Amino acid sequence: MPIAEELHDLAIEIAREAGELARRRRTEGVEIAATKSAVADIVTEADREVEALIRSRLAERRPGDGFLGEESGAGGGESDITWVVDPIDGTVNYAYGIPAYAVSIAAVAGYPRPESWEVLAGVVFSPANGELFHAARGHGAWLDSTRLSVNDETPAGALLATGFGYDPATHAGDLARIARVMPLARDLRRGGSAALDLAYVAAGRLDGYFERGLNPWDHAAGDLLVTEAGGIVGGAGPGDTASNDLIVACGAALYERLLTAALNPQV
Ligand code: LIP
Repeated sequence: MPIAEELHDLAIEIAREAGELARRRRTEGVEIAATKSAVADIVTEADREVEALIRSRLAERRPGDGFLGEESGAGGGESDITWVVDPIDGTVNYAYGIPAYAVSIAAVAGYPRPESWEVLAGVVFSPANGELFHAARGHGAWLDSTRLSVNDETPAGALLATGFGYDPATHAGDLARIARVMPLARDLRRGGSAALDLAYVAAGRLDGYFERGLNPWDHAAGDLLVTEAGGIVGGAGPGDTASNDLIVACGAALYERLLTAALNPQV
């Protein structure tokens, strides 16, 4: 079996188990374990427990691979593969009981940074509604067994999603970016999970997504979903790659206009 398909199948198996643990812990009640970059940047006990489960399963099944997780950081491996994991993306939604959170698991080849990695497999699992978005490089993007394709026609304007950083000091810049992008939009959505926003772009539920301040684990799996669904992912990184400064994801017809508006502070 080709490596991308092998990694894809393993990611699905582990995402389902991890997602069920997250869903069960949510029903039992969620405890905030700590705050990180800002008071609003919380981590729950479930985030830590779910990531530990994912890391343990991967170590059992692929002991030579590297790991980069939101909660437990990086661990090197001998292979060229690194697993880039957000155990519960949409943590604030999860803590508030809003059923819009996802387990995001990606397997990448090369150095695990968006400007240098090649995402081979990606899974975004939404435990609250049981939807599993998945892709193996070169084999399309799927929602369960339905093939996905991005929207490329936006005659009434684009339905766009975005997000805000945890640090209130970044909100003025985020709002200014939205003001620059709005002429392209029919409306805006703020779902609270980058992984689900990217999965929805791949599924045609959104026409595009842009955000500043994401970490690699927020978007690694979603990036592959969008590109395997025929879309483009880029941003403010080297060679217009996605970065912490900006990610943009949409169909080809919208991409240059959305990137320019989202990126250019002068517009
Ligand atoms: C979240 C992203 C969301 C963003 C939040 C946060 P987390 O990730 O999914 O799009 O707006 O600021 O980064 O913290 O829930 O893993």
